[in-house]
Amino acid sequence: MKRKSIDFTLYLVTDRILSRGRSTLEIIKAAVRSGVTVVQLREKNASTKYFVEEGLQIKDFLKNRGIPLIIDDRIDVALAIEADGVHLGQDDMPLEFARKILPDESIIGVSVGSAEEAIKAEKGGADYLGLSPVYSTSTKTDTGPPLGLDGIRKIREKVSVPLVGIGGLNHKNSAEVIKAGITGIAVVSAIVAAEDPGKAALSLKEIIQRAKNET
Ligand code: TZP
Ligand code: MG
Repeated sequence: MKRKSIDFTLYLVTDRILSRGRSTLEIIKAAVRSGVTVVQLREKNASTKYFVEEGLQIKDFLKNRGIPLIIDDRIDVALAIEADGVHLGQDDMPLEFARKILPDESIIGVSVGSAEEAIKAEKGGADYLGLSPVYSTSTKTDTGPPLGLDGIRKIREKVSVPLVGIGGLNHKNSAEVIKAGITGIAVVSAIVAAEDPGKAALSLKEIIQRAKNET
């Protein structure tokens, strides 16, 4: 089964705690209307019931807009709401087992922090890799050392799947990360915690597009 190809240009990862009291759906609506191309629903502390109900509402909003909905970690939630895919960390369900459980057309992304992990995930059939973290970030502190631009270049040389960079990315540094060979930019706080998430997404998208055109 051929999986649909995805535009990874600007990948939004949600975070309820950083949303300044705004709902995740509200943030997603503003960000998608301003050019976000992929949404990952990430709920670290919600009940399963909340996760499923919120996921359904988000799926309903995204479904006619051609924006894929990826669920962080929780394969059960992705299956329940028929999301487009899942994103797996190194300590989550191993890729080969996730592939067995999910429908063939599901997109599976894997977080990697080294060239070795990237090669393994590509060989295992990951649809994209999350290079994590590119820079250190207070949003997630249980990470390996930051890859930086050199780390990105090393991984880019070794694999050909799409690469999404995450960790400390924002309006100031996204262009250099794209020029180092990343396919798309994933952000939490640069959009979720912005005073105006729509405006933040719009200007970030312009910066990324410009960098891609110059690459
Ligand atoms: N995975 C690696 S870093 C990170 C995740 C979910 C958080 C990125 O957050 P921010 O605010 O974009 O630095
Ligand atoms: Mg995880």
